Amino acid sequence: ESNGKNAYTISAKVPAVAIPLAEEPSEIASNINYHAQFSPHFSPFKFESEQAFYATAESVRDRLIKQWNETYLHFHNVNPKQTYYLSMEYLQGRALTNAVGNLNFQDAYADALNKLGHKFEEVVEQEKDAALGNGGLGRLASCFLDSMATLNLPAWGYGLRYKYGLFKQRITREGQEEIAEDWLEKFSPWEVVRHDVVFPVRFFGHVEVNPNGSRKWVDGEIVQALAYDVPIPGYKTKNTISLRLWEAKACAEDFNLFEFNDGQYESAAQLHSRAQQICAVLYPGDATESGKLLRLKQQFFLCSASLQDIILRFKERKSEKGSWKWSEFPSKVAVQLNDTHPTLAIPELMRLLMDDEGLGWDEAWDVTTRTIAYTNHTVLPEALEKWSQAVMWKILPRHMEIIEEIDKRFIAMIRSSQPDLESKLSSMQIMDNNPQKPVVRMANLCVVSSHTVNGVAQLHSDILKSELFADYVSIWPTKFQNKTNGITPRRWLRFCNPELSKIITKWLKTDQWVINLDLLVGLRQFADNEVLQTEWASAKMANKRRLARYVLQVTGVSIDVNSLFDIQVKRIHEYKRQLLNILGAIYRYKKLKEMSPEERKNTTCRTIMFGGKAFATYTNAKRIVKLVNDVGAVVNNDPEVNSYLKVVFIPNYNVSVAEMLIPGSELSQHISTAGMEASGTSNMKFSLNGCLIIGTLDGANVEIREEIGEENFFLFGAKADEVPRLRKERENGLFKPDPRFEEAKEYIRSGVFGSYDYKPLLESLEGNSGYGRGDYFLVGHDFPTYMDAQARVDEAYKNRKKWQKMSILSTAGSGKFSSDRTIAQYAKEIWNIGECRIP
Ligand code: B1N
Repeated sequence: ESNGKNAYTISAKVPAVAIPLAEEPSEIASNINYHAQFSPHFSPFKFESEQAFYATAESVRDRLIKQWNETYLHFHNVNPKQTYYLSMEYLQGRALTNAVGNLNFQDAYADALNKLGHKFEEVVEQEKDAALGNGGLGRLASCFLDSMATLNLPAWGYGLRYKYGLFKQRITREGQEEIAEDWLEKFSPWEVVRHDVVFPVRFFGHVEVNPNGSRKWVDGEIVQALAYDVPIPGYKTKNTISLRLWEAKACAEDFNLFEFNDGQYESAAQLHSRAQQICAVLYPGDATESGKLLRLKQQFFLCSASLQDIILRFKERKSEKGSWKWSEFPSKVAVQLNDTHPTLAIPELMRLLMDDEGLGWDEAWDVTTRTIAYTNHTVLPEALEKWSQAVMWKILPRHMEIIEEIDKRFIAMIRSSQPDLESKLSSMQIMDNNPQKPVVRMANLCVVSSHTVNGVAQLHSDILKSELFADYVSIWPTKFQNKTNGITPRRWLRFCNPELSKIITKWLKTDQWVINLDLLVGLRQFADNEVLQTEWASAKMANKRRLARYVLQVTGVSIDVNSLFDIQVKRIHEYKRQLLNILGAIYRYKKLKEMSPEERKNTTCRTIMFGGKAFATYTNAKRIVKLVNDVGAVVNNDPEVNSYLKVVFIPNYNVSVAEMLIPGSELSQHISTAGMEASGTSNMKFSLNGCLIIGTLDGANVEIREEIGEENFFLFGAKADEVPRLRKERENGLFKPDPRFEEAKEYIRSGVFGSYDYKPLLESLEGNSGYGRGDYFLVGHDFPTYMDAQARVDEAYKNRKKWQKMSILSTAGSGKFSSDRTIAQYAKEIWNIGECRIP
């Protein structure tokens, strides 16, 4: 009853209207009120922010449903070639601001909520992030869906409806603690269940050979895949596409009534609980191996359900138009594999075509290879998926027959056409038949079976061609492409940074940059303009204040909004080198301590912020989290220097935290060992929001620096092609560490930051530890140039006019990194699909 805002008091003033037609705030308010009363999820006496969120989201969803159905019907009638994006991860974040913004109803919904006694900004905060992904790979998939919808492309996403998405991170005295997060705890207002879309997915069983020689996979266990659709609205277009998430369900008959009546309750429901397990949790690894049996089942579940759905739709649309042939399938369907996680789509499509549809091998192979394309997202050896052959024979016996046959034919093809590759065959073939541990190499299966393979930034794609997949290039010289990643300018500028967006629109005299990000170059001519610089600085200050309030709220640390906001947020991984950052902070702290009060006055005040989750079993990553927090506890409470330096760990970094943090940052760190970060996408988000980058020549940093100008990028560190030699030198004891590096490590050893056992972490920087080779990530090698680059940052920040100019040029040069550009390239150069806009 607080605020007098209960559903009854509202209904007295505001009528309830079920169909959202007009754009009038009063009619919208009536529609929100309708949802509060007639699709209630709470007792009727409350209408606080939480209830207002659900009712508002449902009102918005109903608007979307109309154009969503129209989009589906339009695609059905036109029957264009359609892309299906298969991904084990989507990192959607919140949907309300995005949906209302795409519909261009921000003001109307804000006014409507005011009429109901609420503030839009407070209501949107009630939404839980949909965190069905770990990091960059999942967020990329979500940005891609946004661009596909906005570009009016006939395209859909397929994924899994995990009950527990990414864990919630809590920071305790021990460091990181993981807590399960049930994003569906109450319910999601955005999903629509399709009770009519159900497919059986088989596991285990065996292969039956028919008298005519054809083969069939039979028996085993059947789990039902039930579709849940999430609407993905495009920006200022009616086109609204689908993200279809599969949920696993057992059949009713699988419940064993006899056992139940006999009192054996658990075994009676065994099949039910086994089915439920499939979509229970997202594997929380990012570029780390998670070779679990259940993960394999999840992967197959996604592939099988999605392909059955795709084939059914193809047949429906085709048979309406008369006779058709399977050879037309690739001119109607493109399937994109988001890394190797959905590789089983390859043998599953072969199986469906041969065993269910009666195609011969050659015909099925032709259809499959013309349909499927594969994106590689990492060259880290531990992230390249390899599945035990024995496990796969057990779960997927028919698929293993097909994979063996693909491998056999590939080998025969090489032997007859490229005998010079004989010595490379054992590493190129799909089956690794090492008797110690026979495995299937999923990346090899993808390369052999896809028509196109792409990397996610130019440097990464070059490395794929020259190293990881080098041997295949001579067989298929045109198979390999680059598609530099991108980010959606809607979520990552227009909606997360309205202050800056307003300024950009004013100076460019158009808001078309939201769908044509290249227009941002128009800001270059004003980079020296003092009026723009002042406006630019004040937008940044407003965002810094908002961020400072948040930091105080979640960490209790109060930070100085006049200090340089220096941020590194991403999954914690040794190759991303948060350790380099914190060692730099430690050195800075030590020097501040040694300075006289007079000297200190000349230093640039900094707030160094970290955020990111560590894979629960990745011990060194967790030690890094602990170290950052320990350093923060000492530095922030040191009255002598804490007005010059603060070190903060922001807990539970996720999409909505990023949306607040990125607009308020001034410097961000993208400092991976060169050659190891395939692309990175947060670097693009920071740059787009006028944040300067300190970074290595790695991933998309290379292209960002090219676009914004090298004078606006704080570069340091070894280059990718020097890394192998430097590692050798390090191994052979030829490395001479910089005294500053030794000093920083010694400071930790001396116990200044507490008594936690940092020895393993420090050892990973020395002798034979970590990956078995000392300082594999070259923290020691890059430390001196890193510190020099940081000194250049300090100097640059003293000249605020110059800093603002660099900031403006960062935004101005970020146009290339729109995911609209990336997706337009995929559409043209890989998928061969075109626009299909609702008239
Ligand atoms: O994919 C992103 C890139 O921007 C990043 O540089 C890259 O690290 C990231 C196994 C991965 N690569 N591989 C993964 C995720 C989950 C998993 O279970 C590997 N993530 C990336 C988008 O291209």
